[in-house]
Amino acid sequence: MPPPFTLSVSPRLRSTPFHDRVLAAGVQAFTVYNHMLLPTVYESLEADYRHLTERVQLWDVAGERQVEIRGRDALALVEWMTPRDVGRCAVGQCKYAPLADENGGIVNDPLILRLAEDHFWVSVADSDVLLWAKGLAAGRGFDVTVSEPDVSPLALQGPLAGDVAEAAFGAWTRALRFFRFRETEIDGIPVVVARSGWSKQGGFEIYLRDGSLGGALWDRIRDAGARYGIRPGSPNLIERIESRLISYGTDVTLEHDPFEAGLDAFCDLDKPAEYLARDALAARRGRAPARRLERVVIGGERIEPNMAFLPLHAAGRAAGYVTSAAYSPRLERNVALAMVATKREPGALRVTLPDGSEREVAVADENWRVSGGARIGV
Ligand code: THG
Repeated sequence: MPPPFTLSVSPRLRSTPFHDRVLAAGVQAFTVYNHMLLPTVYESLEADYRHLTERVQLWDVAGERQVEIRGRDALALVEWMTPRDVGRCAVGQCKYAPLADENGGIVNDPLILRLAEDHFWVSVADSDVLLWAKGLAAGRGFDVTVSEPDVSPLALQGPLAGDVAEAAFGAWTRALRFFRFRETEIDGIPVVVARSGWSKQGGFEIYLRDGSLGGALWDRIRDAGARYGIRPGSPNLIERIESRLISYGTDVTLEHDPFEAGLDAFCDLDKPAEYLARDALAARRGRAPARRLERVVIGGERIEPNMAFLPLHAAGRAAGYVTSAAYSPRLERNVALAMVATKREPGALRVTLPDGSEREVAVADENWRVSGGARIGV
């Protein structure tokens, strides 16, 4: 069910360099991301999912804004913001890196791109990292400039993305490794081409460096992709739940630390550089967190994507909440991410749906298999 209202748009809600093309392509829904319109649906969530997993799509993800950090202390500031070892990020490489505050709370979960020794783009999810970075820089007296440059990413995602990238940008894109990028020009349009993207279908991200050329870049990639069946698309709720890609603000917030988010693999807690969250994270290290973001399967008939958290309980006691849920046509069951209490009452987990009804819930493994939950999802 769509919400019973529309969104009022004003200049405060920023459009993107690709906005005209997105409208012409028949976008049906947007969300708001970094104060910017981000498409979420074209044909339908399921039709978009099928096409993304079988063909190739072009996404306007300009809402993934860049926080640019340059100057003598650029590396020191980026290191200060994250428990990830950014010193080991080569020029031309990206790293997925949770940002964490003095309590170990997650501020954002960006990709960090190193454009030069002393030049970074922090490609942020939906929270105001620009202001936080400026505050940290001023407070610690770092010699840096922190700004939001005129940079807007497009994503090219899907199993045929390699064919389209080759047609649009050249054969060199085939040799580009995962999480590496190259600065280039296409028809005079300055871009950064990276092998990355917010799906597990494979693909590229193309960071446009001149917002006045958005239409031209879109058309160029769309035309190169025509014979591969390219369509406009967007980050897809079903695919990203299946792939356990975290949506900051929904699945994880400032209230959660990297252990609860399951982002320990992207932390180098003993890295040589100083970082703000070091003491807070050291204190919690090695202890089981009180709650953890899990894949869960919700039993019964297909459910609609949730507009609010759905409470979980075990033996009548609160046991966490579902953050993101959708019906997976591939797995033929309701898949979800949930912040689940680790020390909950024994016995079945249940969720309360918006209509007040209850369903059984089972924690799933990385392949969405549930143990002892034969009735779940059937
Ligand atoms: N691309 C760019 N900027 C972004 C996103 C993106 N900013 C917002 C948001 N997405 C940031 N969050 C993520 C989350 C996961 C990944 C990328 C960005 C991701 N994760 C892979 C995984 O979890 O398997 C790979 C991580 C790795 O191996 O290092 O790709 O998508 N520009």
